[in-house]
Amino acid sequence: KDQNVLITGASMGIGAAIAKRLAHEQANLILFARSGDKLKALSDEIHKSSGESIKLFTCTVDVQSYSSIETAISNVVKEAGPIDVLINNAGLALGAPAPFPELKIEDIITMTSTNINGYMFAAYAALNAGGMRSRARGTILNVTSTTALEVPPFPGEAVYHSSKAAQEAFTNVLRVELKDSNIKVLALRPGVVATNFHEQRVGYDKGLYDDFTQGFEPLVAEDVAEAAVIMLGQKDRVSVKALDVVPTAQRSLP
Ligand code: NJP
Repeated sequence: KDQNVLITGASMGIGAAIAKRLAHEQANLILFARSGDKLKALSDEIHKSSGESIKLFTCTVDVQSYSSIETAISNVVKEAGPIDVLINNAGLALGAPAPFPELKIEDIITMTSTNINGYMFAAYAALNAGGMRSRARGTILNVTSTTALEVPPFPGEAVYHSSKAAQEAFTNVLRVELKDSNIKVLALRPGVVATNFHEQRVGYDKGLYDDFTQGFEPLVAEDVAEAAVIMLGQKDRVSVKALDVVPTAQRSLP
């Protein structure tokens, strides 16, 4: 309640579901994504259901650009005060499962610069311009993936899975670096979730998705939002450091 929560990748899917769920908890929301029109529609929807009681900022930001993240955060902080919670969630996988040498170089760059740089840039800006470091308090919740831990590795996903493993490593190092502050650094790892994530993949192969999800029902974004609320709802002295939220019957998980 009354906390300033910044969510990247909030225009749809898991980020939008977390935004709606946290609005219900009376959090103030700062929503980042590239699609301004989708953010506007979401903010209208949230205002309709939550009234005008919460502060809501929408910022058209591509997380691949550090300067646009920092400018947006600095502007919001002037109006709403420091950032209490950052939810790093903006992410994508491009080029449906394919052998590594067949991926397009521009897709490799977009995936790594969004999933790796984007998480680091937003954390850096939240810690500095967002005021977490000077106040020695706050929470950084990184939406990573069970795929980061997958054993044996899933072929055809070299770049996406590596980017998720990098997010896990970043989470762990940052948590240790910040251990003398009251800043929590957490990892939320979803299994398969039915969102646009799967459809937007270049060369999306529906047959492959159906085969992969055979025998279980994927999560919906609201299931992941519920898990985020559990992680964020703990007392200051309690960190749920990492949480896997997966379809009960999903195969190929560690
Ligand atoms: O995906 P989707 P999810 N700058 O496609 C935004 C992880 N995950 O909700 O910019 C700023 O519905 C994009 O907005 P827009 C996954 O790796 C998922 O499923 O307007 N924003 C949209 O709001 C990711 O980290 C599954 O196009 C950028 C959002 O990101 C997170 O969950 C399984 C951006 C993506 O919404 C959310 O994915 C798993 C940029 N450069 C982990 N690029 C799963 N769905 O099965 C994208 O283990 N966005």
